[in-house]
This record gives sequence, C-alpha cells and structure tokens, in this order.
Amino acid sequence: MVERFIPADPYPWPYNGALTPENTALIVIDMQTDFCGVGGYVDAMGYDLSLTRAPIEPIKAVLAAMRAKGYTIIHTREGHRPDLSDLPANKRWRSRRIGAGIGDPGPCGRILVRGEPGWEIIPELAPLPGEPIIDKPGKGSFCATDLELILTTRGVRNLVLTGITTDVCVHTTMREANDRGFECLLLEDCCGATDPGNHAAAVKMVTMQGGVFGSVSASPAFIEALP
Ligand code: C5J
Repeated sequence: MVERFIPADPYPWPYNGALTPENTALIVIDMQTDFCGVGGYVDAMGYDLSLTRAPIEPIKAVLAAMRAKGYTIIHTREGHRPDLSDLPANKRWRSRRIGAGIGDPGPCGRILVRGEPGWEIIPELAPLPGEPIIDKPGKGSFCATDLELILTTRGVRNLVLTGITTDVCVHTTMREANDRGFECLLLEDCCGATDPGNHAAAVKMVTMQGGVFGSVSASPAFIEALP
C-alpha cells in the first residue's frame, strides 16, 4: 500500500497512511436552514448567523473535490418526527426557555421538525442523488441512526468531519466515531459554532493528548493533499 497523508495537527492524517476514496467518507453535519438560515432555530435564539454560515464556501470546495475523486459523501440533519415522539421533554423545555421551542411554529415552519422548510439542508450544499442522508434526533450522528451500518457496509474507516455546530453536533459525532474506532479528521474552516470561543476551544480539544479524538486540518491543505 502506498501511504498517503493529509497535513494536520497534531499528526499527519490518517495515522496509518491508509487513505483512499474507498475507505474514507466526508460527513457534512446539519447544514440546515435551522442552524444557519434567517428565521431558523439558531436565528430564533439570537445568535450571529455569520458564524454558522462561515463554513458554507469551504465545505462547497471540499464537497466538489471529494465528489470528483469518488469519495463517499454523507449528510446529516437534526430533527424530530412531526408528532415529537422522539423529542425528549428536557430538550423541548430547554429550547422554549430561550424562545426557540423545538416543535413550535416559526418563520421557517415548526422548529427542527422533519419535513419543515427550516429543517431542509441549505440549497448551496444540497445532497446529490445517491448520497446518504442521516436523520438524527440528537446531537450525535450515531445515536438512533443507521450511520455506523452504512459506513461499515461500505468499508469506510476514515471520516472527514465538517458542518455545524463545531462544539455541539460536530464534536458529539467526532467523539462517537472515535470511540467506535473510526479515524477522524476535523476541517476547522469547514465548521462553525454560535460562539467563536467555543469553536476555538472545540478545535483545540481535538489536538490534546496526541490527538484525543483525531487530528485537525483546514480545507486548502486538505484539498491539495487529497489523493
Ligand atoms: C445544536 C447542532 N447546536 N447541529 N445542533 O443544537 O450542533
């Protein structure tokens, strides 16, 4: 096997140099109107949308590069069934405390409810036919989904993580994946958080302990080195 690495911090990724379109997938997490669009969940909470919109263009570039080379592309969406039977009472209660009640009506339809306009992936990063979309009720992409089954069925061992928000759904997914033995790379400019300090801290956390959850790179270096 020819070893291939992406320049990354704290180690060139993946750890074993086994990087091919067959064993590696891009995961684009929750690039939905509810998290980065006017009138969505994050907007209703009063956070700065420019922070969660910042990764759109870098993700677009990574998507194009990985699609062109035949890598697996997977999208996720956070959302709940219309009857809210998969919405924990405490999650709803907390969201209502800050004026963005999950399941309540808003300018983009019912907040974080499957099938509503706000729940859709933004048009700029729309999935192509055949790209799996994982619908998840929680923050992690492995909880109550078939993501792990899809990855193992395809022989995927390496995950490139992008999306929003860095400190919540991206981090939870990265931790879940790492605990399952997947080799993870976070692309820092392809993520965004509702607070710049939280983004920076979430990125830094990954680099501790020799790469406690994997390694960190950025889209220009990643695209340049992608085999
Ligand atoms: C949040 C997410 N922040 N996609 N969800 O509630 O990170």
